[in-house]
Amino acid sequence: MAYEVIAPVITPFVRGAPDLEAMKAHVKAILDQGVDAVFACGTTGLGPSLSLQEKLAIVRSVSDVTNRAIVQIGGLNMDEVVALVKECNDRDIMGVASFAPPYYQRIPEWHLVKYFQSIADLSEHPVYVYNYPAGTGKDLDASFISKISVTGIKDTSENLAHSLEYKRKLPSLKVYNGSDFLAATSLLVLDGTVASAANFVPMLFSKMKRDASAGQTASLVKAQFLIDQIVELGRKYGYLSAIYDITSYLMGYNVGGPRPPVFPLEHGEREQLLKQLARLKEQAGEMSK
Ligand code: FW2
Repeated sequence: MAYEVIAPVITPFVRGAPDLEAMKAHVKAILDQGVDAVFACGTTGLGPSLSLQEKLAIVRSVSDVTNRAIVQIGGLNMDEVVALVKECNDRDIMGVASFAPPYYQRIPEWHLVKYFQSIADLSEHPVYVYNYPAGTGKDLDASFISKISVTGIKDTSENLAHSLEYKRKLPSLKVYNGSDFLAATSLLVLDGTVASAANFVPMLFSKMKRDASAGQTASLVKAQFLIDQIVELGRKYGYLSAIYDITSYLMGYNVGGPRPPVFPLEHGEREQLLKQLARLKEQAGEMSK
């Protein structure tokens, strides 16, 4: 099976704690609706604000419902990173991934090489690098990746040429782009997309995969533009917060809220957002057929 559409799955919080039952139900629902795999504890999953115990519990819960999961295990504390890799080794999952730590202090490049290589040496699963320069301040480009032994990269960049460079220079590397705005293009020219919108329009992604393999580019672009509108709408309210309301509304079940300092939307903001979303929901339903 080709894993083309990967959802960086949200972590539902209720009264300040991850709601593991809600998370399991959400993971199951999006996989049932055509998403190929989930990426847990990433940016959208608010991974950096989870404790080690919470991340371990998420690894266990998600792997209880699917083996189609990549877990983001990166962090600023190497003991915790090692504990997570070991937990993942005991679970049936697709792989582990890490962004470039530390995203606060500065370290020389060879320490980062050592960091990723220690994960690769310890992990019994394929290892993916999560490149997110806008978040971490470091760009792990093709020349960096050539120094470590990993299976793939999730490149969160709105510059497609940057993602393509990995493919050109390292042809056996699995390359995913992590920008929602490049989801359709990634299905056509890369190994796939890691798109947060797969949390709330999984059926549309399923249709996009069919369109990509049938060469139906006009319909693919139409779907992409709809996703763009929803993401742009969410960004007005703070996307990491708004995605909870967008997902609850479009999926028809409650996925809780974020964890401060990613604050939930205020009542009035939510009302405004949902009003504007109603029209887009109809279009998404039509286009997913
Ligand atoms: C994640 C993703 C998607 C992000 C992107 C950041 O882990 O949430 O990289 O939505 O704006 O892969």
